[in-house]
Amino acid sequence: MSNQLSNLEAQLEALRHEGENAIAAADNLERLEELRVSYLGKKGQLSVLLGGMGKLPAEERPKIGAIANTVKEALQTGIEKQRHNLEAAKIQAQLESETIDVTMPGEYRPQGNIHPLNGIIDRTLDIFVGLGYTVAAGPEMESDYYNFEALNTPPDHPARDMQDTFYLSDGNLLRTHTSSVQIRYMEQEEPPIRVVAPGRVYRRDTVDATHSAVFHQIELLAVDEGLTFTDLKGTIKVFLNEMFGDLPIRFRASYFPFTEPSAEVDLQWNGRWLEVMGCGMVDPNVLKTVGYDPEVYTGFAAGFGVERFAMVLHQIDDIRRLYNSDLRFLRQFH
Ligand code: 2U9
Repeated sequence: MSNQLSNLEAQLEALRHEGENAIAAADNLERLEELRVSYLGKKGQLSVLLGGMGKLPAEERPKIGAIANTVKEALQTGIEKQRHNLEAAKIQAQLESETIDVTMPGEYRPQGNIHPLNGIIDRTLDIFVGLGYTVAAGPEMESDYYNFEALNTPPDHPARDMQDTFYLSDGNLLRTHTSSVQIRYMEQEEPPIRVVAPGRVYRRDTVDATHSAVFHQIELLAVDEGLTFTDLKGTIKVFLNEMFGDLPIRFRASYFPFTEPSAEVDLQWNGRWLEVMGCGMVDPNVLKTVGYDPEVYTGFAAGFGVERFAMVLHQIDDIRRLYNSDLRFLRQFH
């Protein structure tokens, strides 16, 4: 064996040894690729060494060729093995960094709920929309005409008293009921009409457990040919049944300037009769005022105070609890 051969063999062995160590120590795929190019690339260390093969006698070349092949295969195998390890480690690290701990406690998000007054309004509108009614709204600052005159409320009626109504310095007033909305609606529309008007109203009352200067009303109005008191009773019965369940109700004769005849509706609950709404057949004068012929059309109307409804439904003892935003109170209404 020539000196050249043993020298080359030793160099190949050294290259293999050094390469295997470097490959095993590569800690990322980029470094591994650098090593591949450095050892096995076209101009890499193995090629450079084999360039020296030309100086060997021809009979020794196959031997060195065979050794070079085992070195090349050993390095290739080492690189593949390390690439596999590094890729597995990379995936493992990614999985660990993206892991969601489903046992971690969630972020606390306070959950609001519907205010009891809005709850009553929403449910009422749902019921009447289901019966074919249209929801209407109007201004809270009104003229004397829409709030009183068009509603057959004579100038000497107590409701017009300075003691009962908030008058504004410009001669307007804060509406005392939502009936003004229906007058405006009738001015715009021809019968048949079915309209429900929810909204804030104002009364110059002494504020106590059952009275507030601002409260909410819902009024309904239907005008058509041939409507009777029976239609009114049926409508109210359906509504109260939906709202409170199947409790006994009764109609008691009453008086409102804008309806004739008029009645108050009581609901029996726990053996007691509770007044829950007012109603009546629309006074012919009201129909005449908006240009409807009372010889052709009749109408029925009803109204109730939303706060009073809420107090009956939820057994609330003081109307002021509905306004002072006490969460301990409000959280009870889910
Ligand atoms: C038009 C004609 C008639 C609406 C009506 C009542 C009876 C009634 C009160 C209940 C308690 C108001 O909130 S409360 O103080 N309302 O009793 N409301 S009939 O009648 C109308 C409405 C519009 C054009």
